[in-house]
Parts: sequence; C-alpha cells; structure tokens
Amino acid sequence: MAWLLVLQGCAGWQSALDPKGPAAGELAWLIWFFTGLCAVVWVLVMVALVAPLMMRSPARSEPLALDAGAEHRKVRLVVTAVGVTALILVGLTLLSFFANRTLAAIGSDAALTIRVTGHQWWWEVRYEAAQPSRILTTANEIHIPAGEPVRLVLTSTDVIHSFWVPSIAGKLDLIPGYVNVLDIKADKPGVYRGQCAEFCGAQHANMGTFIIAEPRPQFDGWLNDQLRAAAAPTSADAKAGADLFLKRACVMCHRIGGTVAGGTVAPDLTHIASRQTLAAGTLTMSRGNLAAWIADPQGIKPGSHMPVVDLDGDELNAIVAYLEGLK
Ligand code: HEC
Ligand SMILES: [Cu+2]
Repeated sequence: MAWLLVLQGCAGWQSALDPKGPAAGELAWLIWFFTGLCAVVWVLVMVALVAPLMMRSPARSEPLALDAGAEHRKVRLVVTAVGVTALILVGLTLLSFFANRTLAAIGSDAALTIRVTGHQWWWEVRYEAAQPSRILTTANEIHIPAGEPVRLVLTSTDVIHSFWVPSIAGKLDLIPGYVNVLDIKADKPGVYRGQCAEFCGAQHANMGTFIIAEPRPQFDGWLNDQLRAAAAPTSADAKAGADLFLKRACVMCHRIGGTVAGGTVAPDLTHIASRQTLAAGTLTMSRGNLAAWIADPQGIKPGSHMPVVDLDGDELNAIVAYLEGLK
C-alpha cells in the first residue's frame, strides 16, 4: 500500500495511512478499500447522470408515446442498480465486521497489561504485574516490546478522553468509571506519536502520548531501570533541590519513588529525566524546558492542573538540578 502514499504528509510517526502494526494495518486496508470502491461507484453514477444528457434522442412523430421495449430496459437497469447497491452495502458491513474480529484477536494472548488512565491533560501509565513490587507507574510514554501483543486497559479520572496512536491502532475512549480494552502490537521498534482524540477541555490539544516499541531485551532493561527507586542526588545543588522538592507543594501532587513524595494526582517523577518530553508532549526534555515548565506551567499550558509554585532563581536551579538527575 506504500505506493498509495502519494502525499508524504500521509507517512510518518502519526498517520492512520502509514500503519506500523496489525490493528492499524487492518484499518488502513479498510480505509483504502472503502475509498476505492466508493470512488468507482461515484464515477459510475456520474457517467449515468451525464451520458443521457449528452445523448440525442431520435426525432419521433409522437414525442409523448411510450416505447414499451425501452421502458422495460430502463426498469431492469434501475432494479439491477438497486440490487448492486444493496450487495455493496451488505459487503462493506461484513468487511467491517470481520475487521473488528481481527482487531479483537490481536491481544488474546497478551503477556503484558498496561493500564492507561486519562487525566486533564496527561496520561498515567501503569504496568500491571502479579508481584506488587513489579508494578510500575509512569506517564505519557508507553514503552512496549516490539512484535508482541500488549493489552491496554483504558479508563479516566475526570472527563472522557480518547486514546489514539494512529500508526498502531484505532481510537478508543477512556471513560470515567468504565474500562475499555484496546489490544495493540507494533511490528517493528520505533516511536509512534498519538494524542487525545476527544475534546476534553482547555489543553486537549496538548495531550500527546508516545508508544515506544523496543526489542524485548531493551524493553526488559527499561522496565527494570524504571522499577528502581529514584537516583539519590549527588551534587550540592541537586541535594538542595531534593530538600526543596519535599518542602514545597510539589510533594502534594507528585510521587518520587524512594522518597516521601507520594502524590498521585500528577505524573510520577521518579525517572522523569529518562522521558523524551514534558507535560504530555508539549516540550522536549531538556534542562531549559524543565526550568521553564516549573517556573511557569500556566504560561506554557494555560489551565493545566499544575500551579505556579513560588521559587526564587536559586531554588528553581536546585530543583531542576535534582530532577535532571532522575534518569
Ligand atoms: C497541585 C498539584 C501540583 C503541584 C503542587 C505541582 N505539580 Fe507538577 N504537575 C502537576 C500536573 C497535574 C502535571 C501535568 C500537567 C500536564 O501535563 O498537563 C505536572 C507536571 C509536572 C512535570 C512534568 C511531568 C511530565 O511527566 O511531563 C514536572 C517536571 C513537574 N510537574 C514538576 C513539579 C515541581 C518541581 C513542583 C514543585 C515546585 C510541582 N510540579 C508542583 C501538578 C502539580
Ligand atoms: Cu483528553
């Protein structure tokens, strides 16, 4: 299907027309098939509309007299067209039905279950495990092993959001008090961008997410790293920053594993510096952007649920030095 991507805009890390997994592949096939078939039908209808207008009818002595033979042919034509239309509609419905069955089968033997919870305006990502010490909570970036089925369990704490990573799977809503299941698989390692696809308030447009598919050994390494408690601060700046973090309001909302910071209403910061973006894809991860975000979250993401915490320059510097070390 790649040759159909005449527009380069259709390819890339966030495109339903550039599938990178079986679920998205099935849907892309449906999209192309529906579009192709409907295009053919449209052309035929246009021909049927224009051709009679162009035809010159033979001069007749009795213009209003009916030609029984011609009438009969016309009725037959219309009945045939109605029959074909019905067949096409039934056919397309069946195709959609079987595509749904394929989608549902992708994760039936998934070894990994990840609970994705929508918050205004970020994603909580929790790796379920039978052993409590192996349960991991992180945010916005979903690492998965490439080539393996993964089950996403979707829900929300506030309003309805919708999870959509177009190159990997179709969209599915996250609904408060209700659980939806989305099975996904990425064929190859890569980073696939997604975003909330259901208007959910002021910062809906800045509610991005990433599926990061890695080869199994790399994924296992990542998971084990993430399960470790936060790195202890080493420099004097970072030590001061760690103290400040625990004394200021930060600790009420954020968790940092291995410290007394245990807030759960905001992204877990235990390994914040290992992520590629900040604030659900709004900023790339860097020292400068960390500082900018903490100094003025309301300027960067107006309405977001992180308040401006009053810090002077030295305090900001120290907190950033601490967070930057949380790899
Ligand atoms: C009232 C709760 C609250 C307080 C207090 C708070 N934050 Fe946040 N913080 C949030 C929320 C909510 C987000 C997610 C914002 C978004 O992406 O929309 C966030 C996001 C962040 C992020 C980006 C996390 C990520 O994964 O992208 C960092 C870093 C951060 N806060 C640091 C701090 C620091 C440092 C303090 C203290 C100076 C602090 N926060 C105080 C609620 C809070
Ligand atoms: Cu949303």
